[in-house]
Amino acid sequence: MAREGDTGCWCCCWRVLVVMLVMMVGAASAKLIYVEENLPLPGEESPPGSPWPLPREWSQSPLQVTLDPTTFIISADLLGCNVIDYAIHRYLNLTFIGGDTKADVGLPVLPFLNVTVASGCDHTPHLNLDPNYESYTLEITQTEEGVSGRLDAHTVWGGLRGLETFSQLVHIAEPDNVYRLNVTKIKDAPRFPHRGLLVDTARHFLPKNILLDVLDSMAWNKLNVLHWHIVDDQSFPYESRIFPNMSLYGAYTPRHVYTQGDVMDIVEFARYRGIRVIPEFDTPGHAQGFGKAFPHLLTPCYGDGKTAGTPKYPFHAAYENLDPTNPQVYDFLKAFLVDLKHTFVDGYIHMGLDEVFLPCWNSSPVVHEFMAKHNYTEVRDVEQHYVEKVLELAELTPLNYITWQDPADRGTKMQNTSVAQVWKDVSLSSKMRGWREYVRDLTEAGHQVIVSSCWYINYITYGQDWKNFYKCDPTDFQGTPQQKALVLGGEATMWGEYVDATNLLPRLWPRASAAAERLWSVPLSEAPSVDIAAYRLDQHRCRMLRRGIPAQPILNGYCGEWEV
Ligand code: CP6
Repeated sequence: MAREGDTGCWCCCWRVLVVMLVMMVGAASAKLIYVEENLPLPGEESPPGSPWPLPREWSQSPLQVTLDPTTFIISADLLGCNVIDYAIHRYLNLTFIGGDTKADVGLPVLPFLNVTVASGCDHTPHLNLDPNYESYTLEITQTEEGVSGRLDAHTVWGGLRGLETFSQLVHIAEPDNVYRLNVTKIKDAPRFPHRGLLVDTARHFLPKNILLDVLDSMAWNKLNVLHWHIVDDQSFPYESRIFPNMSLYGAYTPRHVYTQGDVMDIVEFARYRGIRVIPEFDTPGHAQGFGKAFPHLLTPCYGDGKTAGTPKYPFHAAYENLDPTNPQVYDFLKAFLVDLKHTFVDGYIHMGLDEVFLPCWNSSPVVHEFMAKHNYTEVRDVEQHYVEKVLELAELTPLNYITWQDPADRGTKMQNTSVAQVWKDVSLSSKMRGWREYVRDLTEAGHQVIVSSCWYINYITYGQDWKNFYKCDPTDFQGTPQQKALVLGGEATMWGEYVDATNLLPRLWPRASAAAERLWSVPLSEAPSVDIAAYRLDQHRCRMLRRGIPAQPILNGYCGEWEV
């Protein structure tokens, strides 16, 4: 395991430099270095086999048992339940990732883990506010009769979360390199039902295999929603069954397309990991991609975008808004949404509705004509008109919907199953307020919310920026307990302007793990200090590396003999 202060040659050079620096600039810098070195050593605070995210309640005894990878069994009381059968197969491989080692070192041997699922098999995960939906208990006990392991869950999804924890507890320890596990008792359940990650496949196409890697590693972090920002202005890589021209004209190239088969594979792969896939088709803004095949669905923008005038192409991102005055837009969207239900099995869809570039509509004589006809005095009213019409379409489809916060901020009425996603924060723009104020106001108006303002994983800075992600808590706002209960969770967002297959995974992990622990485990006020969590996160990063995901380092040192 990596250890702060492990010295290699580079580190020595670095130390010499630091000493020189200290001598040059004096006591202030020296103090900073001592603080670093006073931190507890890894191993003291975070023994091998520590889980991430932290379970709600856990106790471990110093008693250890060993496992023999050649004979160890995970059994389940469910007959023919693919979700559990495949999970057992996956987790046997992940548990014994170091290969076969001998077990007989004189310690008691754990022969099996027995899994029970109270509610029987289940096919597809969905939003469920019952905390038992993904809860489990995991007990490794040693009695006179012998050593035994049991994992009890209410649903298969809880079973998957427990298997993940089990695989994390097992570790190979020096000096005999045998798989070990402490006698352990865990009672665990998620804090929030919606623990998501947004990936953006429109700014850069992400090959299917990378998305499968993302899903695998999400499960290792107990994240359960992939928010797939699949199309945007830049490209339309989604192959629609009924409008194939959308991707034919809208994708970067025919190579940069998710076929129906690809999407179904991704949704299926996610389902086996207890992950919901929620696609976002962002309209009426960010919709240039829709217009590559169907230009008549977009509003032409005029002049400088502020005043009606001569068509002048392009200004800003011209032709980026769907045309709210065109009835064909609503007919098209209705057919498109109905068809999505065949491919994306989740009960929710993300409707976007953020950042509509109103100067474009305001520049259009057609939109002004439309305003006069409806007695609208502002372009905002036109946006409102559009929002109300498409949300009705989603309801007809029928699909529950998530939207970005923008329409809810303005008081748009929404279904009580709907969810507003908070993305704004004063740190993005001085025209915005702090995220806590948005969450306060939206929950006060009765909206369910998910928070993503604190977790822009696509933004990077030098150093341990994951600590800021770790220190954000979505219920840390002024509000009543009823308001806090409306927070369904959060999403880390990986916007794709500067991210493609070359840098997605290292940028994602372990930085998004910080958000994952906040969303699964106890609130920040009860959480371990971020400096202590660092050692456990560093081990989790090494675990992801062992499992084949190029997660980037957060501390100095190295992972293991056969790793980097
Ligand atoms: N694309 C779309 C984006 C963003 C949004 N919608 C975005 C805005 C600001 C930041 C990050 C992302 N790139 N379609 C807003 C939700 Cl900081």
